[in-house]
Amino acid sequence: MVENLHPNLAPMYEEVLERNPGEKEYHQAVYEVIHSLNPIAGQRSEYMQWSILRRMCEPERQIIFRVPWTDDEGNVRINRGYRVEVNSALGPFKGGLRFHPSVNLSIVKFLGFEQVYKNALTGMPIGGGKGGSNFDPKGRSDAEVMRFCQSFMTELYRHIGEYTDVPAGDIGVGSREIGYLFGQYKRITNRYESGTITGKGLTWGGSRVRTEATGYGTVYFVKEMLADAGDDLDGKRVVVSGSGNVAIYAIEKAAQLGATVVACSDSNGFVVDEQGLDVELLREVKEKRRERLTAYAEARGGSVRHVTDGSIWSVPCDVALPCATQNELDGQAARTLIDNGVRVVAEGANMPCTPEAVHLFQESHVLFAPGKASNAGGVATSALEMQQNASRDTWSFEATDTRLEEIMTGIHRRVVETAEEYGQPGDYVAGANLASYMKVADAMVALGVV
Ligand code: NDP
Ligand code: 2IT
Repeated sequence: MVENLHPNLAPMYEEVLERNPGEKEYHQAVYEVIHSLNPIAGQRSEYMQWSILRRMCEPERQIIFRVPWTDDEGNVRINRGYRVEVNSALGPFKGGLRFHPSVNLSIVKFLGFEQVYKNALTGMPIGGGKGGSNFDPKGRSDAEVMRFCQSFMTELYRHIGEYTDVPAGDIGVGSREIGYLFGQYKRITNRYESGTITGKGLTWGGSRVRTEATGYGTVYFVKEMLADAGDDLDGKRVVVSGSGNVAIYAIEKAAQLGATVVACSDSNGFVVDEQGLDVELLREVKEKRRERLTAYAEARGGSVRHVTDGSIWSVPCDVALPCATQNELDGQAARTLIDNGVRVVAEGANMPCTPEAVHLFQESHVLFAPGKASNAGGVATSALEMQQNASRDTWSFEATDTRLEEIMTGIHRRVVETAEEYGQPGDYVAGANLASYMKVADAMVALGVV
């Protein structure tokens, strides 16, 4: 690994390994960015100042706290809460909260690190951070989720604010959780500070299109990738992993643009629906009833296959959109997709493809978009929500959706142009990392050693 880095960069990565032992997801995310800096490592000295790189790899602030709450049987439960504020050179820390049993410091740090560069690509004035807890909302009653969220916010509130740090949702945190979190923030502070948290409901400060934004944005990005290749989504076979917020709206938008989305998944398995997934039914099952994909398969009947012992990536497709979680698509899955003729892979989730899978896609000339570019529509629309909150305004669905599409088109153009400028045409990973790194580094140089 280290041997693939420019001699100016290798010691930095070695220092990251030493300072953050055992944090494999964090190492993976940092390595990917540092590796992309190879083309400028020997030339652009203002970006390569040792102090810039070191500060970028050391979060500004890392908060870990106890979250005690009482379940419906009266038992006291203890979870661990995190907020890692990685970089505020471009604006207040901004990024989601994840509630999932797998959450640990390494995962929160990798997500926060990715968020800094993703947010820079959006062109909006937002820094990067991430938080969450190893709390599992699955199977918990609304009352339990509320008590957990209230306890979580009772510590978090002192660290966040419109000008400080603005959380939002991620895995396991949707509008229900954002509501309970915002309610407790409002109660503790006695202030209706809408701009402190995004992903709010439409009647209490939320933005239209925020729910749809990550999935829609990912598909807008794919549309641009295909357009550059003289193609479009019409008639394409698409496979989307996951069946949560990002997946559902990626499926919806791909179908609107003429594709047939034939499969999606949850952590128990996947469904194959050759007629094209029924998004309305999916939303009913997942968003309203909070049930599993087995319920979708049962309701849809005959033509749908529910598979529990295999990989969704074995389903042949033209376009693959991993929208579940990190490292869900490995080298073996990538080989299967390539053998089955996949043409485009765009990450709706954060870091869903392993480094080996990314390498295989690029080697095989599959168009590959990294999450920090292709899934940036969610956080970009969060920034639009902050704009609306600051001006006490609400925009129409059409106006907000148009802004989202323009932002995604702009990110695509910047990424492609940067990759070309630095001699890596077609390499979306290099383009995204170089463009965003230089933007953040510029601001850090201007702001001095802070
Ligand atoms: P949701 O909680 O709405 O949905 C997550 C989906 O992924 C579910 O189908 C879930 O299945 C599946 N999943 C989660 N963890 C695992 C796992 N360890 N193994 C297998 N399947 C898993 O989350 P989102 O849709 O919001 O987030 C999905 C991804 O997109 C994440 O990587 C997130 O960081 C990223 N993202 C989200 C944004 C947003 O605005 N929400 C913005 C940008 C990126 P199950 O129900 O069985 O757990
Ligand atoms: O990974 C992400 O970009 C998100 N979970 C959304 C963050 C946000 O602040 O809207």
